[in-house]
Amino acid sequence: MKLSTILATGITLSCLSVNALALTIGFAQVGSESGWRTSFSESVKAEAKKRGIDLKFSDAQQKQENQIKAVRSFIAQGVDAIIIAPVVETGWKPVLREAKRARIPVVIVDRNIQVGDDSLFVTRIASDFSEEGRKAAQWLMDTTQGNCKIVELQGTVGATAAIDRAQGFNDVIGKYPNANIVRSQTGEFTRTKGKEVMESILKAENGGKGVCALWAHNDEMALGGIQAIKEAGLKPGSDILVVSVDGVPDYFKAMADGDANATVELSPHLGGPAFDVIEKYLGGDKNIPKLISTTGDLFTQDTAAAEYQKRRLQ
Ligand code: GYE
Repeated sequence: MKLSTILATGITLSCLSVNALALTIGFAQVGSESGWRTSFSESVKAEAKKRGIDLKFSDAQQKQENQIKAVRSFIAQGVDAIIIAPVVETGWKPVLREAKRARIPVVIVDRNIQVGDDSLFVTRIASDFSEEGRKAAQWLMDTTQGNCKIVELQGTVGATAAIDRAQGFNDVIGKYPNANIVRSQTGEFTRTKGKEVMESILKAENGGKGVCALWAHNDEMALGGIQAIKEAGLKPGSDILVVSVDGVPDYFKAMADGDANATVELSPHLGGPAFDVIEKYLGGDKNIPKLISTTGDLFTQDTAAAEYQKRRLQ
């Protein structure tokens, strides 16, 4: 018998007994636009399998309308809980109200939502994206003595990770009069678009001469940018410094090869904390903070080879 049916009878369960019951959970994932996203999805699926959770997984291919359709399908199936990794912050209120009416708890992971009513979700589990931007910027200012002409590859327009990483980065460089961003454009968090946009930025910036650094909101776009810098006849990692966020294996390889300089690691392991919250909530414990946040360390070339060896086999 599905847990939601049992709960509807008014029987209360201890947290332990919820663990023991086979939960059915819907997970509306953004897509598979980056290595980090793929690791995140694989980690959630593995964790669900380990816990005996029946996971209904949906890949929205970076389209919010697909995510909303998936959430409506989870509601129609009567799942015990729903996890959403929202592609953008706005447009979620109607479907979250439908989940609330169906008495299905929703947990937000990764990016944020703007709904003005925090009764529509149990909690958000995410990294502090602003802190990631601050760490990346501080490394660049320390490395260049605050004297740097920067080009920026932004993430998906309207996505919390893009908004907050930009804000954190700008807060730091704003303290350095000789550091500024001269070009900024979205590369949509993908390697292909990152390369394409960086090619156009380099053309607009005298072939990249005088550009001190590339700041990318994720490693995938940075790796595309690195390719564009090479094809423009410049050396990424030295002619143009490269700093990013995520900490995917390919980027550690690029740092070990001298083509990139620094990244702030973003853990892809959000499934465990999300399932813990759901089991706690369904077990009757409603004392859950509205934000459970983490942040990662900054990694540079000096440890990249060893870190790559550790990550490439995972
Ligand atoms: O940095 C990027 C993915 O939302 C924090 O989305 C996440 C970002 C991550 O496309 O690789």
